[in-house]
Amino acid sequence: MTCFVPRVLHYESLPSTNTEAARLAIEGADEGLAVVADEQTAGRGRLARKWSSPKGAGLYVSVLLKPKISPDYWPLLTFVSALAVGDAVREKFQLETDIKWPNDLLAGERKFCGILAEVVETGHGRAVVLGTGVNLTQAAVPPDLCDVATSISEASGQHPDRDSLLAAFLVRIEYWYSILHSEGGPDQLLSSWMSRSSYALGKSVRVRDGERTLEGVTAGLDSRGGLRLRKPTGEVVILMAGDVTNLRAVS
Ligand code: BT5
Repeated sequence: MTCFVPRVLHYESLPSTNTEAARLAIEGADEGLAVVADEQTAGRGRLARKWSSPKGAGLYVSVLLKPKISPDYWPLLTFVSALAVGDAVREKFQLETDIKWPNDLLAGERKFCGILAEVVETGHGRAVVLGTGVNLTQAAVPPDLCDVATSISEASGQHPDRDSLLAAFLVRIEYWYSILHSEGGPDQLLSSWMSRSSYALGKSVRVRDGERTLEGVTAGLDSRGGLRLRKPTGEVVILMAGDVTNLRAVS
């Protein structure tokens, strides 16, 4: 089943591709619109954090989606992008990557991609803008984050071409989005995600979620994509948001 045909709108510079895609959604744009910019002057992550987006150094793209699945499963849209980036990077650069819950892709333990899914009220129903930032070259990596962030060029030793990565990414977004809408799709998506994430099971982590900080061992995902964390007491809590640190890497 094909859910949508991607249509790319390209800009030289935008404050944020997510903001532009949301604006176009409110104007009535169709599902599958992909807003791409050569640079973002106000690229953002979760909780209004900054996403470094210098000109020509990264892929900055936002895809407009109008999911027909229960909103319970909308958190899985972030996983749709994570799987699509992983596929595209493997296909184009033979690079194996890891996924860190909920929204990071890593190469050699360092982040090269972040995903930001935002819900938009459009006047003709709710839509989701699925924003993805991929560091192509080291110029995208903020100097103070060199130890924790990387780029495709550094991780693969290749010179990535943005538009061929974008084309591969959009094919895979459509694929995983179709899976999500198929019978048993959410479970299939979750198990694919789990098989590609070293963080899914048995990882000692610290999770910061607002005011609270928890430590424990990961114990898989729940049906809505929440992280199951087994605390030292044995109690399992389910987290729907947070920042995860690998405790083995810091100690
Ligand atoms: C994210 O947030 O990782 C989501 C990033 C989404 C960016 C895309 S680009 C296209 C679309 N348009 C937008 O405006 N946004 C989306 P979060 O997990 O909150 O991580 C943000 C943190 O990552 C920052 O606070 C920095 O520590 C770090 N960071 C910033 N820029 C980075 C970069 N280029 N590479 C790696 N880490 C970065």
